[in-house]
Parts: sequence; C-alpha cells; structure tokens
Amino acid sequence: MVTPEQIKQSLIQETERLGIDKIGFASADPFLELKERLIQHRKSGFESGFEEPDLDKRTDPRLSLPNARTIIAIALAYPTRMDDPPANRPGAYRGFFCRASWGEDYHHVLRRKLEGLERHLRELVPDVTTEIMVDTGALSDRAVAERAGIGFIGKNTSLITTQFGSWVYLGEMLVDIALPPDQPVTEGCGDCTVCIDACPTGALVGPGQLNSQACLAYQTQTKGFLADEYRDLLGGYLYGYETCQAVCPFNRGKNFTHQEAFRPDPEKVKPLLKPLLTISNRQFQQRFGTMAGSWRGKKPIQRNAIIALGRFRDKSAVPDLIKLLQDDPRPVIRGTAAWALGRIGGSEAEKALMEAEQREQDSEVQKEIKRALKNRITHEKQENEQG
Ligand code: B12
Ligand code: SF4
Repeated sequence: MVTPEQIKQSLIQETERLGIDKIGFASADPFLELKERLIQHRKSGFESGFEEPDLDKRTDPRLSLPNARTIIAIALAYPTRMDDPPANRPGAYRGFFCRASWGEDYHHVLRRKLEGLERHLRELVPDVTTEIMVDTGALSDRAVAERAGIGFIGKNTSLITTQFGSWVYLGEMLVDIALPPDQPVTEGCGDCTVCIDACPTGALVGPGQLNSQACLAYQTQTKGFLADEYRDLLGGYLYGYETCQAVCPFNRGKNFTHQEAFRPDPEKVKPLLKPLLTISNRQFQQRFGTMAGSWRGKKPIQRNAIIALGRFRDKSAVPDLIKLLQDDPRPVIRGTAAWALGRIGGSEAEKALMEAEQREQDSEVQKEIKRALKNRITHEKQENEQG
C-alpha cells in the first residue's frame, strides 16, 4: 500500500524523466479570495474576454472535477534564446512574435507532459480520476501555481519563479486523491515598481492588477481596428507583448534555450512583413499553425504587420498596401492599409487614397482614408518646414 507522501515523491521523481521544470501540490479547496478579486476585476471592466466567464467555475475546482482533492501544478520554462536573429533591413523589415509563442505551441507541450504524469499516477493509483488544464481551462493557472508554491505573483501580474523568472508556462491536473500540499513561497517584489513604470499604456493600474483592455498583449490579439493610440506603441510586435516581463529584475540574464520544444525558428518568429500581406489562409496555417500565436487566425497578424510597415515608412510596401486598400474584402485590413499609406506618403499612395475615398462604402474605412489624407498633409507640411 503506497502512502500519499510516497505517491507525491514518486511524481516528483517522474518530473525529471518527463522534463517538467517545476511541480507543486495544492489543495483543491475553493479560491475564495480570488473570487472577490475577480468580481472587482469584472466590475472595473478589466477583463479581456478570453477568461472563463463563470466565476464559480473559475474559483471552485470541484465544478470541474466533482471529487477533486488535490491540484498538481506544473511549470515549463521558456527563457528561450534566439540564435542568429535575422536583421531588420530597409525594404526587408520584420515583425516579431513574443517569446511565449516561440517553438511548438505550449498548450500541446504541457498537456503531453501532464498526460505523462497522469500515466505514472495511474500505475500507482489505478482508479484515480483526473482533469488536465493548460491555459484554456476554467481555473486561474497563476492562482493555482501560487498556492502550490511554484512561485509568487509579481506586480506585473505574472507568476515569478526564482530559477526562471516569469518565463514559465503553467498547467495543472486535478485529482480525486489527497496528497500533501506544498507551502506558497514568501518572496515578492519588495519596493520595485519597474514594470508599472515601464508599461507604455498604463495598463498595470496597481500592483498585480491589469486592465487587460489597455494591455498591448491583448490589443495585438483583437480582430477589429487597433485604436489609434496603440498603433505607434506596438514596436513591431505581431503577437503578444512583453515589456513588463523584459524589464523585471527577476528575468535578468534569463536568456537560454532550456526546453528544445520552444526553440524558435527565426524565420517564423521574426518573419518578413511584406509577404504576410498576401499570405493565403492555407499558407498561414502551414507556416504558423503550430505556434501559440496563430490561435486568432491570420487577420490580427496581418493588421499588425500593416501597422509595422506604416511605422517603418517602408516605401517598397506601397504597391501591396494599395492592392489591399483596393481589393481586400475585410474592412479592418483596407482601413489599416489606408493608415499605413498615409504614414508612408508619396504621390502613389496619395493617388490611391484619393481614389479609394471616392469608391469606399464602409464608414469606418472612409474615416481611416480621410484621416490618412489629412495627416499626410500635416506630415508633409512639417517636413517642408523642417527642410
Ligand atoms: C486572459 C489571459 C490573458 C489576458 C489577460 C491577462 C491578465 N493579467 O489578466 C491577456 C491577453 C492580456 C494575457 C496576456 C499575457 N498572458 Co495570458 N492568460 C490569460 C488566461 C487565459 C486567464 C487569466 C485571467 O484569468 N486573468 C484575470 C486575472 C485577475 O487573474 P490571473 O491573472 O489568472 O491571476 C491573478 C489573481 O490570482 C491575482 N492575485 C492572486 N493573489 C494576489 C495577490 C495580490 C496582492 C494581488 C494584487 C493579486 C493577486 O493576481 C493574479 C495575477 O493577475 C491565463 C490562463 C488561465 N487559465 O489562467 C493566461 C496566462 C495568465 N497568460 C500567460 C502568458 C504567458 C501571457 C503573456 C506573457 C503572453 C504575452 N507575452 O503576450 C501576457 C502577459 C500579460 C500580463 N502582464 O498578464 C501565462 C502566464 C504565466 C506566468 N508565468 O504568469 C498564463 C497562465 C497561461 C499559461 N497557462 O501559461 N493573458
Ligand atoms: S519588475 Fe519589479 S515590480 Fe514588476 S514584477 Fe518584476 S520585481 Fe515585481
């Protein structure tokens, strides 16, 4: 007869074989404090809309697995380094997928590891019932990991570990057997406020509190028009954003490829921008479909690529942008192309914008065209005055 402590130790040993970086054990009791926090979060309008909407389900593990007793939390590290990143050159500008989207989609990698752990557990306890979650489950992966002693929650809202900083993905397995829990870690941010000060949109409204609507990581994933105020802030990011992690002292020096699965293909995570404008759905799926950053499809990525080309003022992109303005069936893409053409300027762009102004039926796109023509005049005036 194996004891709960022996089962726990056996699972911990198994993590080494499976290549799991961290494991922790927590009770499956409801997350009562978190529930209050989530109610306030919703009232303030800070949700992204990607969270599980049912707050009872979010905070009571037993609504996902009726007899849940323990949550086994894991973390996989992605402080991944890109060797030989391709250079950004005029006429061959590139965009950027955030580190959390490098290599194979982490949902699949973590699920595989958790399934390995589940198989091992079943050898010890054949009739155990389990439920695996990675990101898309009902629970807050960070709150679970915090309770299981994997790390602490930083002022940037991320779960931070001493070994890998916040460059860790999280996942968990609910089980209907009681295993000895771990203690939460006591470390914290102290007086540091670097991430709050560095966030370009002020989305970190307080320590550990994020207004997701203002977070650029969220904004890169929306499918509508990107609000004007964010267009100059993306800095080439096509998917996700990570300034609040990049500046964190706990992440200093955490720049090494640890899990082979997350090793990036530089041409995929730092792709040329222009070819993205004309990529077909099929080509997009073939090229980017295995990356976490493709989950919203090609439209947000194309929109962000157009914005990046506009910011780089890439004249060589003008013919492709004109084609989008003329022919693309999606108003967001036509309107954003108008914005970029206004940014890049030149007689060819101007002519296309004027023609589109006559022809365009969509009111949002019309607004973008008019603004692009107006801003172009202001921009040229400024250049003449400077000259
Ligand atoms: C919705 C979502 C988003 C939204 C909203 C993020 C947010 N901070 O709320 C957006 C699209 C913006 C987003 C962005 C990112 N995400 Co996201 N996201 C999620 C998702 C699906 C739900 C998060 C959620 O419910 N948020 C609502 C808030 C209130 O809850 P929470 O963040 O889970 O937990 C909070 C409470 O526990 C509370 N709390 C607990 N104790 C205490 C104590 C105090 C004092 C305070 C103040 C707060 C507090 O603070 C926690 C942190 O905010 C989770 C997966 C999951 N199922 O949990 C991934 C998840 C949080 N995302 C993840 C990642 C990697 C990212 C990005 C880094 C990706 C990128 N580079 O763009 C960014 C990071 C941006 C950021 N600073 O959060 C990882 C985080 C791993 C980690 N080490 O923390 C997760 C856990 C996915 C995973 N399984 O690995 N994400
Ligand atoms: S930058 Fe400073 S305040 Fe922000 S999460 Fe890191 S240690 Fe905490």
